[in-house]
Parts: sequence; C-alpha cells; structure tokens
Amino acid sequence: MNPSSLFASLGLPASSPTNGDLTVNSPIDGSLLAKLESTPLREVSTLVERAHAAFLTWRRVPAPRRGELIRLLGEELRIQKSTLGELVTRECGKIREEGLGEVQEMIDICDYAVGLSRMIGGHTFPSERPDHVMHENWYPLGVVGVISAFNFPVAVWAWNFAIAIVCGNSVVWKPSEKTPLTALACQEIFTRACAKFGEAPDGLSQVALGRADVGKALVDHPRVALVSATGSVPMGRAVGEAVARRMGRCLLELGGNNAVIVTPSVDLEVALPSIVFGAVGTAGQRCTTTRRLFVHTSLREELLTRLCKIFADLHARIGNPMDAQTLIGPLIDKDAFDRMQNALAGARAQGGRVHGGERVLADKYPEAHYVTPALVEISADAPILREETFAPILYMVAYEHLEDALALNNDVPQGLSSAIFTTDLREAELFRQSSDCGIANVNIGTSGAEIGGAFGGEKETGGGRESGSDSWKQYMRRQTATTYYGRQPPSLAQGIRFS
Ligand code: UN1
Repeated sequence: MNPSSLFASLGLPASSPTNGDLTVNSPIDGSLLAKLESTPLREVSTLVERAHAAFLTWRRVPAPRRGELIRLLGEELRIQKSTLGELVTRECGKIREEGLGEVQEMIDICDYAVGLSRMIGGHTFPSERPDHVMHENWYPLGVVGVISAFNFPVAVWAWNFAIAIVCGNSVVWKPSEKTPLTALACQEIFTRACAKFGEAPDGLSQVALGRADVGKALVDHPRVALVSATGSVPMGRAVGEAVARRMGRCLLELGGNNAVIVTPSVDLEVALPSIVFGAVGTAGQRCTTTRRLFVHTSLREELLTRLCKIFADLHARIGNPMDAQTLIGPLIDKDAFDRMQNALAGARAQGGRVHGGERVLADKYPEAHYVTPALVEISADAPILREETFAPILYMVAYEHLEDALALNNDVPQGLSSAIFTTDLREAELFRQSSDCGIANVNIGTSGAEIGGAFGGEKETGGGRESGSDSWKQYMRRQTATTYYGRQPPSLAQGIRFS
C-alpha cells in the first residue's frame, strides 16, 4: 500500500501534517513520513486530568464488561493486522513478518486480558479471631502512564494497555518520538473499538507525543499512579528516581545483554537457527537480542565457521523490510549506526576480531543505515561485553568449564534474558538455577517470548514484569479487608486484652 492509502485506512490524515516539530523519517529510505506536533508541555496535565476523570467512571464498570472493550479492541486489531503491521514496518523498519508478529502479540494480549477480566481477584485468609473474615481485594490504581520504545512501538503499549484497562485504569501513552504514527493509529483503532462498545468514558486512552520533556511531564504528574517505562537504562533511572521521589509506582523494562551458552551436548541443528534469529532478528534491536555467545572450546571452531557462513549468506537477505525475502532491515537511524560502529571499534581495541558489521546498500539508500551482522571473537574479560549496543553484534567467547559460562552469563549489569543449548538435563537445571535473568530458556533463544509469562528482568533491566502471569497485580492496588460479623464485642489480634 502506498503511505497515503495506508494512513487513510488506519484513520490517520491521508497527508499527515507537515508543519510540526516531530519529524518522522522512515528508516527504510529516510523518506519523510510525517511532521507531527509535540503535545505542549502544559497540555500533558490536561490529558492526565482527563484520563483521571475517565478512571473515576471506568473503575465502576464491572471488570468482565471492561474485558468486552478489550475483546473489541482485539477484533479491530485482527481487521487491521496487515495495515498496522505495515505501518510498524514503515515507521520502525522491522521486516514485514515481524511487523505482523508484533500486531499478533497485541491480539494475543487482548485475548489474555479478556480472560483476566474474569479472574483478577484476591484470596480469603483464615482469621485468628472468631467470627472474623479476612479478604484481599484488588482495586485499580488510577492513571497509568506508558512510555514505550521505538523497537516494539505497538506491542509493548498493548501489553500495558490491555491489562491496565481490564484492571479498571485509564492510560496516557508517550510513545517514542521515533514512532508516533503507529501510536496515533493504535489510538484510532481503540476509538473504533470504543464506538462499538458504546459506553467507554472519554479520555480512557490518551496519547502525548514528544520527546523526553513530554515524558518527564507525565512522569512527574502526581496523578499518574503507575509509570510503566520501556527503554534505555539512563531513561529508566531518571524515571525511577522521579517517580520514587513522589512515592509513585514504577514498572521498568530496560536494557538487556542477553547470553546464550552452548555446551558440548548441544544439538546444533536446534541451536543455530535460534542463535541466528536471536542475534540478527529485528536487526539486533530487541531488548531480548542475543548479544553474547559462550561456546565450549570443543565447539569453538565449528560454531565460528558455521556462524560466519550463515552471517555471510544473510548478506543477500539484507534490504527493504517490505520485501518478502528480506530478513534484516535497517537500523532505526544514523545514531544507531554510529553507536554500532563505535562498539565495533571498541571491540577491536580490546583485542576482538570482528567479522562483518559494515554498512551496505548506501548507494541505494544514502539516507538509511543497513548493516551486515557482526560476529566478534573476543576474550571473556573484554569490558565491551558488559555494554548493550542496540545493533546486530554477537560477541563470541570460548569457555572450558560450565561454571565459568554460568558466571559470565551473570557478569553484566543487565539481567533480562538468557538461554542454554544442551541435551543434558543436569546442565539445563544448573543453568536455570544460576541465571539471574528474568528469562532463562533451554534450547530456545533469548528473544521472542510469548505473552503468557511475565516479561522483564533483574538488575539494570529494572525489575518490572509485564504481560502474563500475575503481572496484572502491578496495575492494581492490594487491600486487606477484615470483617467481623459476630455479636460480642470484638476481640483484638495477638490476644491483646484492652478493657
Ligand atoms: C523488547 O524488545 O522491548 O521477547 C520487547 C521478545 C518480544 C518482546 C521484546 N516478545 O523478543
């Protein structure tokens, strides 16, 4: 579809405003997609107040009814899967297949949230006193602020949004300044779901466009009960500090520096495709991307040869992410490219041997940044191994003893995802117990998590958990309610007498 028909079918102005301060260039070829206006800072507060007013109504709507609105959102997303997926590709550069996968992830979380809308509930606990009953109740928090990154411009919002809404909250979303169009499209799709639902309060979902200052206005607003932020560690640190200062709640999903361990018992036909997808999928721009590969010395040569060959063969599959045969699309922008080149220079300076990592297609796309994936042989003590670079760079380190590989896996500031490839169940169990990451996979790569589990990680990754499992609890407040239904004067806990 050409961009203007695509915009029209997603309810965006056919020719987007061209006078705003937010310039959106497609990473595919650098072409101008739109110029949008940032939300004025003073208006952020208005959006939050509007969302708060919506919350006061929404929280009274029965949770399964709230689920019905999210069911309708899931239906609209099914209708728009191809168009929204295409806009994701055009705006953030991921290949068509992954753009569609991202919308599928939104549909999945909607389904999940619909079920959840009939399941969010608390326990009843035995009271130590006669004729007392102790309940745990869960109530919505209020306004949830969502800050999302360019690399999953719609799915991460949906993880937060679908669950926040069924829990009875309202949402104000600050998308990445690099991907505001997909955010506007989601807002439009939600508006269509609201029209079918018929009774959603105005202001339930708000979008604030802009850069860090707009995010800061949201983060500092005392009415924003929870800030769920996905992005870099420095961003998360700033958000965490600001929200902690006002005793608000935070859900942080920050950097990853994810490792794969390959042990001598590996089945390489299982391991190789997962390592390759983990390292080069989404052009290395997932927080779950595989960045470090720890290979047993007995397999070093074979793995190096095979990976170099696969990476070289992939050169023919680098290109326009709209083409069906492309597997590696562009980096998001020139800054990303420069950071990648700096990391490779750093790796060389630290004794690393770099295979690949060059810019390609510069003639065809002078305003875009396509690169070949880089495989870097490096020693375990190279400081660069501790840094996350959002690009397709895979550092390969040989190890002798599994304990060393397990220690190296944890020897970074980040703690998101990790994986081991082994057919030895002892090694698998040792790995799971040892990994300090939020995700620890066996014979599955580090990226591409399903929505059903809790997603997130430890240490500098921020500690938050989104999506499945009991992540919904973060979008609600817990209340312990003890009721006495006896006729005698009530007794005190701990057997205290006070008469
Ligand atoms: C991210 O990169 O911010 O597990 C999220 C995955 C995806 C989500 C990644 N489901 O790779």
